[in-house]
Amino acid sequence: MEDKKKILYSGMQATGNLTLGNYLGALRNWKTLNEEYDCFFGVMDLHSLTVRQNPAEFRQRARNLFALYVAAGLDPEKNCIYFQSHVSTHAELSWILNCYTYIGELNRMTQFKDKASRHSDNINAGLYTYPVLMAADILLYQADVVPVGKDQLQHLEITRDIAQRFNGIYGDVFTIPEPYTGKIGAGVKSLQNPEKKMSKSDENPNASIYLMDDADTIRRKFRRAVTDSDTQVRYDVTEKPGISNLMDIYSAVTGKDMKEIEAEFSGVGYGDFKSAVGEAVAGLLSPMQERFEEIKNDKEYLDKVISANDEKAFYFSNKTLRKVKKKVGLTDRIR
Ligand code: ATP
Ligand code: LTN
Repeated sequence: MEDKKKILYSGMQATGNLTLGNYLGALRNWKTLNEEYDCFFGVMDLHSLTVRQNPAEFRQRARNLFALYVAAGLDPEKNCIYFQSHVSTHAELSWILNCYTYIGELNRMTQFKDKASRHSDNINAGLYTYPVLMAADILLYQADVVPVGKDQLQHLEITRDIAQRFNGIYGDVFTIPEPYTGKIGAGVKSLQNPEKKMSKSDENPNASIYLMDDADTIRRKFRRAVTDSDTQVRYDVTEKPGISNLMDIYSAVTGKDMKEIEAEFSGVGYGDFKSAVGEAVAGLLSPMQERFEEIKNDKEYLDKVISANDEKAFYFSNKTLRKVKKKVGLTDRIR
């Protein structure tokens, strides 16, 4: 990475099945920004441990997530795609940054409050310090930009605060990252309750389009999407949140704006509109699904790129970690 491109960093947890929300809110933006930046994408498996996992399933899911990044069009020979747990610098910097993060700041995190209430039997310290590990991920690579959905903006804010605090004490060690949310970063909503975001941990499978759903399932879920009792396809988030969510999705997939969509479906009713959204989304996902099927079983190829990228991620991140250790006054190892 000799040229002077800026650095992009992002990642997803290897929990649950990815949804259309993850794709339109994050993964697709990664692909769009891919050429412009030097990119690092993590499979955030250490973060996934904050919620109890079945070890065998978890291992497979993490590998599948890696393959899905590749299937989504991120070339692992041009982008550094790697497993967070393979690169020891993350856990190390995370510990150091814990000592520069205030409990008061962590107490304000809405994702912690939300997850603690949903997993009240397992409110572990990892769930609490989750944002510090995320700050370490980002700051280790001196990232300029971090594309995420809107629900992650608070974590980006705390990352910036920690970095600024550290730089204030020790000089310019970390680049201060900017968030990037893209057009639909505001959020794809649940198909069953358009007041809620579409989420991979929703218990109702009809609420989410999973990236691996087949075309028939996708069509059916859109046909059953909750809308209002009116018949007019019109964009109005307050009065017509269900239809507006479908319009957001249709617009994100086809590139048409709301006026064009209203004109296209004027006088035809919701049934035809829902079918068109289903068709568009099925068409969007099918090439990625095919590629995923090919890649996920190519063990030799995956092992090769995983190992090369782990090395690369360690090399880059360790430069920052070494600097941090020096700045805070930790002694050097004697070799
Ligand atoms: P969980 O339900 O387990 O909290 P999630 O579906 O919210 O998971 P994450 O792993 O937290 O998914 O998110 C991965 C990325 O996808 C993040 O950048 C997040 O902001 C984005 N994202 C998730 N859901 C949506 C959504 N409905 N709309 C837009 N972006 C989303
Ligand atoms: N918390 C993020 C996943 C994540 C991440 C990151 C995203 C962990 N570390 C660093 C961007 C940059 C989420 O999407 N739930």
